[in-house]
Amino acid sequence: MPLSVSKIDQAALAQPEAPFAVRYVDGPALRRLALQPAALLGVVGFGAGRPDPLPSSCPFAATPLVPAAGEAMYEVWRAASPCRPITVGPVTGSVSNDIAFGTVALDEGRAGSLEAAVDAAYLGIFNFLDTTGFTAPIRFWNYLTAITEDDNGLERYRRFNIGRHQAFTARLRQPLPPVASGVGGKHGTSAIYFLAAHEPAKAVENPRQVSAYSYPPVYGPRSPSFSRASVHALREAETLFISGTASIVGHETWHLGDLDGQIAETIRNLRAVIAAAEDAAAGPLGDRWAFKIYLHDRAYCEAVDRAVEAAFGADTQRLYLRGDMCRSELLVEIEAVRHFESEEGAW
Ligand code: 3EB
Repeated sequence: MPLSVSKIDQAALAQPEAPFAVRYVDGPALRRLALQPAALLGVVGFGAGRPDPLPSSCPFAATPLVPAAGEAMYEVWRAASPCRPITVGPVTGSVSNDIAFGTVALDEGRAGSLEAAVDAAYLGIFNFLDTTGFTAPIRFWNYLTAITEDDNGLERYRRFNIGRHQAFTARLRQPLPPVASGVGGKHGTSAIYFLAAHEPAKAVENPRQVSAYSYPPVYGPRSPSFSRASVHALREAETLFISGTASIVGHETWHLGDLDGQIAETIRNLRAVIAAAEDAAAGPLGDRWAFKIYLHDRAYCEAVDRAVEAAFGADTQRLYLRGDMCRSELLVEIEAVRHFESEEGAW
């Protein structure tokens, strides 16, 4: 009989060393993590500016989003090898052996328009990638103020897509765009942050959805440049990144004004893209899930959490943020990271 090891058996046998990991933490937990600054790749703040205990060497991204409930929260990216800070033009970042983190604030006043500011920010990011040698962007977060507001006859999210498309056309050196989120907030200024690696991730699409980069022009003059998901392999550890996922089937929003319908459809979309990613992966994917969940109204928190926990288990990280989706009729949007985490105690 030929020896065959199923993906599940492999997962049970091998716990690859995780090259990086993410945690969503509150202020006191961040204070503890700040005691090990060499492991900190980058920190993102929701409802808070740069926290005092964070060493100045650690990049910090201030965002216009706030937690759906409670005090400030932080998204902490940690690396298994020592991190060192590096600033390239407008981009503040850090690099470990395997992964880079960076952030840039949008300067709309200086650029003259949102699309010019987005183009400039992404050109700065590509310069950072070239300088550091981390030439493959693998994950972008785009947090914009007033995302659905009209700006001289064109919605700001559509202007954002024009600027991103322009920069990607000029500088992105891979056939498919990375995984991304594009969400609005009301506090402070717009910002982009990202992860990059030495090798690109394998892009994965959702068979239930039209690829965002192929959306018809009804959603704006330039389509959104992002892949639905990707699998990023680093030695034997494969990480799954899932873009902001919502109640969109084909390219249309389903379940208008129906929260329960949108939650169920979003989870169907997550399951479909996860299945596609599992097919695309070379081996087992990590078993640690981190979900970041954007809510149009903080009152949705309980219903969404019940559904996410029922679908993906209680042993998952879930960070709830108040966010404006780029289609105002979307009530909820969920992104995810699924990775290995071998050194639980280190947190
Ligand atoms: C969608 O599927 C929902 O513009 O980078 C999700 C994830 C969405 C990323 C982006 C937009 C973006 O079209 C919106």
